[in-house]
Amino acid sequence: MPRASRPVGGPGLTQVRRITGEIPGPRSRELLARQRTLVPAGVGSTLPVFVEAAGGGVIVDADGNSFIDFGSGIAVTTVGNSAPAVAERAAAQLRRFTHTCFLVNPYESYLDVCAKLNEYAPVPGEKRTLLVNSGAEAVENAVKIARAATGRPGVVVFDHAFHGRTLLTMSLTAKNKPYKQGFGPFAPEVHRAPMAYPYRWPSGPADCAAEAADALEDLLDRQVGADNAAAVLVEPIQGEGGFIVPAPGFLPRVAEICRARGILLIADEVQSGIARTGHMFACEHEGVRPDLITTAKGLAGGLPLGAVTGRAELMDAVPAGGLGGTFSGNPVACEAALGVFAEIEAHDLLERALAIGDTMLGRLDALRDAHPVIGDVRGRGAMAAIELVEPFGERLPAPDLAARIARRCHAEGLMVLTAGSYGNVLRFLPPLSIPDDLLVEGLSLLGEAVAAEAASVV
Ligand code: PLZ
Repeated sequence: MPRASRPVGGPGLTQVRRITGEIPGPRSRELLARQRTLVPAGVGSTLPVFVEAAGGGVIVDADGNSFIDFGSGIAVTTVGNSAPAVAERAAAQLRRFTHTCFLVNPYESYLDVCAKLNEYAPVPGEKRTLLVNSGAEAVENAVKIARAATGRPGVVVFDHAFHGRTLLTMSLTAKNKPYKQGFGPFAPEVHRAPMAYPYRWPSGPADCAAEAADALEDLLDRQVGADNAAAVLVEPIQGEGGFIVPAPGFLPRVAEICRARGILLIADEVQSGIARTGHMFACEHEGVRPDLITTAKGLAGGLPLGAVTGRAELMDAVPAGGLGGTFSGNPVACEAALGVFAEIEAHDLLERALAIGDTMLGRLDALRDAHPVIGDVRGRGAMAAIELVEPFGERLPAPDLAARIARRCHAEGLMVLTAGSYGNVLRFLPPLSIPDDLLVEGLSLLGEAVAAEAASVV
């Protein structure tokens, strides 16, 4: 039974951390038992506390616990949960009409979202935007468009990449367990190049960008054949793979390599895009101008919406009827997206993301200096991470330690997420609406959790 009165979310929610007992609490444990009888085992939860309200910088659960939110539902509620402009616009749209199918009868809000993305996307020249329902669908469509526009089949992706869970996007994703195991055969014409991962590059970080770019060139010219490759698809900051910021200079080199061969560059900004890193798009940090950009997560504040934004002549290469979907560009999600852009513009959230990044990276650097189990600190803006390793030398990944630190944070009321090909990364994605005192409190809790768990390793 739901509780009689439920808290209202959004920024009005009391901004405190509060833990009432064991986590998950009794009501969440009851609901989890119910989940196990209703939902397949393949659907897991990082922290199975059942949510009643969220907003500002907190998530409140069914037992009255209030967690500091360092996850934003995986980089989705960037402007804050139930942010006023998002909630109001979506609610008003719900009362006007919920659906017509844009392929049947169009509506103007779809165009307004496309206009915003075309305005902000660092894609050169005239632009077009296609709306879809999810990140995976955005990536699938970007590949379809790239193939149609070039007449070539091949797609090059990178080590540590995550692009989705559908057949094509799972094939584009690097990590086997849990994403691919048992789900083959996979889609063909997918080729994988090494990522310029400075912390783990064999010869060290100094030559990482140049050597990784050489490896991409070699893969294209010697194995794939450049004129068989439609696109190189890259996350400007790798998300699920561990918040890997490519070595400086790598992304511009990738863009050059593509341009010289008539291969399209697709930036998958599903996790890094929409103000998360202090720019609207993470590729702007290095002045990279992709041919196509995919977005989703932060785009509509939690309502399902994804997009492909690209050069007009590529986007228009697919004839009418070749792109679409029943729910794609749903009008409620479009209004929510317009609310997201309104929040970003009204509250200067790009600056806010940079300020949050300064606070986080400053604190995390200090933590690394104190604790040799933190091998690397990285990120941009409000997208930061630490990579946990065995102490003393070899940079061996420490996934159990990462999991223990995450559990300790959860028990103390700090929502953090893990990531990484080796499962040894803790990532921090606070909503940009988080108050400063909660941000600092969360970082202090993290520091205490690292200290407590590191003490049990050394
Ligand atoms: N591209 C870069 O990060 C989704 C996945 C959560 P969807 N990342 C979170 C999980 O375990 O399924 C993601 C991404 C990048 C594509 C996607 C896929 O986006 O909206 O989940 O389909």
